[in-house]
Amino acid sequence: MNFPKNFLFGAASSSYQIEGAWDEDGKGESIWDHFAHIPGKIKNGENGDIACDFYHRYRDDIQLMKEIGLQAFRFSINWPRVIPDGYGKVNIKGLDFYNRLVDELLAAGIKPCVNLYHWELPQTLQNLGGWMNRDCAKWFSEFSSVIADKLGDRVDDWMTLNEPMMSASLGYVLGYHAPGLKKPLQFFKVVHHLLLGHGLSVKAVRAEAPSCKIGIALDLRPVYPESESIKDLQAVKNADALMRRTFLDPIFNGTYPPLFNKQNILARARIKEGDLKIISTPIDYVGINTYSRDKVRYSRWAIGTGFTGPSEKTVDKEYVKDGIQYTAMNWEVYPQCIYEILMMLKKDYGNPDVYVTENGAAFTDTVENNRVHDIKRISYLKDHLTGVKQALDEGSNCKGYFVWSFIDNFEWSEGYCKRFGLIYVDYKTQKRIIKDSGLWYKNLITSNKC
Ligand code: IFM
Repeated sequence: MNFPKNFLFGAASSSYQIEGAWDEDGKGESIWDHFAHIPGKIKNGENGDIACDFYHRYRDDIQLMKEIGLQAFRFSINWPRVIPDGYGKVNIKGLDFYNRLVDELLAAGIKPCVNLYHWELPQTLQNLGGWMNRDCAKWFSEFSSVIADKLGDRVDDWMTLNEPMMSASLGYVLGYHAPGLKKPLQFFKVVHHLLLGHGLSVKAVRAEAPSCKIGIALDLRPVYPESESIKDLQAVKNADALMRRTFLDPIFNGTYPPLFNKQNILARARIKEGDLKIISTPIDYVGINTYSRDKVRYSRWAIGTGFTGPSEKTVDKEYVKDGIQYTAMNWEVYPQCIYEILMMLKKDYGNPDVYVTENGAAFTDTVENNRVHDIKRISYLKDHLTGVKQALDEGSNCKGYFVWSFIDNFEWSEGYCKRFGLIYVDYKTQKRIIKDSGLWYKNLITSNKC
C-alpha cells in the first residue's frame, strides 16, 4: 500500500508534556504549572516540572527523530516561556530555545511544524479571566506575531490552536484540565474567544511570514448513537453540532451551528460584528487529531445540549470487551475513525487540505532486554494508516500524518502512566529506548508503504 510521493510522515508533541524546565531561564508560570501543583489534580501527584527534560535534551532527541526517519516534528511553543506575563516584555532566553530547536531540526533534515497554543496559557492571563476574557484573543495574536517574526524565515508550517474543544470543555466545564473551572455557562464564550484568537493569529503569522502555510488542529471523532432510539439519534445530531460543527462551521463558513442560537443558555458569548469574518479567514489546511469514535445517548439532564457523551472514566490498562480492543485511555480502537473524518471533510467542507496532526495509542509497555515489543501500538497505527490510504484513494486531500507521540510524555491529568510514544522514556533516568513501533514507523517511512 503506497502513499503519494510527497506525503509527509511525522510525529507530534507539546511543550508542557515534554519540555520540563518549568521555571528556568526567566520562564513565567503557565496554567498547567499552576494546576499541576495543586494537590489532587493529577494522578499520583505528578506534574510536568521535568517531564522528558526535552528543554535540555532536545539535541539528543532530534538525533533519535533522525534515527527513526521522521520527516517532520510538530511541537508547541510555551507562551509564558517566551512572554512570561502573557503580553509585553519578551524573554529572549525562552525565545532563543525555540530558535535553536528550529535550527537543529533543519540541520537534521526534519521539517519543524509549529503549533502556537497547546494549552500553555500564562497564569497571569488566567488571573484576568483567561479565555473568558475577550482580550485573550488579542494577546494571543500578539504572541503569534512575536513567534512568527523570529521563526517565520525558517518555519513554513504553522498551527494556531490545538483542540480548542478540549480547552473549553475539559478546562472550563468539567475542570479536569487547567484552569480547572466548572463553569458550563462560559463554554461558548470561551470557544468564541479561542476561535477569534485563531483568526487573529492566522493574520498575525501571515503578516510576518507571508509565504507560510497555516491551519488549526481540531479534535474530531465520528459520533455514533448508543441505541437506534429516536432520542439517541437526535443526541448524535446535537453532539455532532457541538463537537464538530461549532469549530468547522465558523472556520469554513463563517457561521455557528443553530445549537448556539440566542435561546440556548450556553450561547452567552457576545459576538461582535466582524468576528465571524475574522474567524473564517481562509486557512491553508485543517489538522485533525483523531483517536477513536464517540458514542452518545440522550439525556434530559444535559441542559443546553441534550446528550451525554463518552465517559471520562479512566482505566489502569488496556482491555478487550465484546471482541473490541480498548486502549489504556479507555478509548475504543476504531480504525475507521480517520477515514470517516476525512470523508466528512471532503463531503461537507469542500475537501480541504488536511494533515492528521495526531493519531496514536496508549498501551502498557514493558522493557525486555532493552527492547519494547509494542505490537498492539504497531497494529493500531497500521490499521489507522490503512484508513488514511483508503481516504486518499477516494479523493481526500490528506497531505500527511503525525503519530502522537514522538516520545512518552506527561499525559495531563493522567500523569506519566499513559504511554503514547514511539520512544520509551524511563523517567527515573531519562533513558530513551526506541520501541518496536518506532522501528516499524521508520520502515514505513523509508519504504513509503505500510
Ligand atoms: O496527549 C494528548 C495531546 O496533548 C492532545 N491530544 C490528545 C493526546 C492524547 O490524549
